[in-house]
Amino acid sequence: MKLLIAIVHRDDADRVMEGLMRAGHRATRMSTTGGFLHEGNATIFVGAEAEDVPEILEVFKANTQEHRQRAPGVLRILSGQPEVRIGAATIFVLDQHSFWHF
Ligand code: 2BA
Repeated sequence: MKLLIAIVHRDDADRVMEGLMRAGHRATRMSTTGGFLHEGNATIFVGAEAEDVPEILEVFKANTQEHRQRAPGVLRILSGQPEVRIGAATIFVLDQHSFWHF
């Protein structure tokens, strides 16, 4: 059993959830906040069998995209970079030692 913890842009989260549901996977979405931009993003938890992980990753790839956002004031001044690139998805895949579902 694996647990995927995926952080995606909030604008992509609905599409990812729909894609996961359509493909028959169970998932939970939480509203979260990035430490750097302090902007709302979404964290999606998916519990799945190991053999389903590649298909789940494909659902994320198909339904997310890179975003660009105006850099926060101080950073814009210090780095001279007007924009921050936000990756399409940041995904951790963890081994689950036990799983209970009542
Ligand atoms: P944030 O922390 O708000 O970061 C948003 C974007 O800002 C990042 O996109 C990255 O391009 C940039 N950034 C972050 N920290 C930076 C720094 N110290 N200096 C310069 N630029 C920086 P992503 O890397 O694609 O991350 C998107 C979101 O995914 C993050 O939002 C955070 O919520 C989460 N995340 C990314 N890596 C993570 C990790 N190793 N652990 C936990 N959460 C992570």
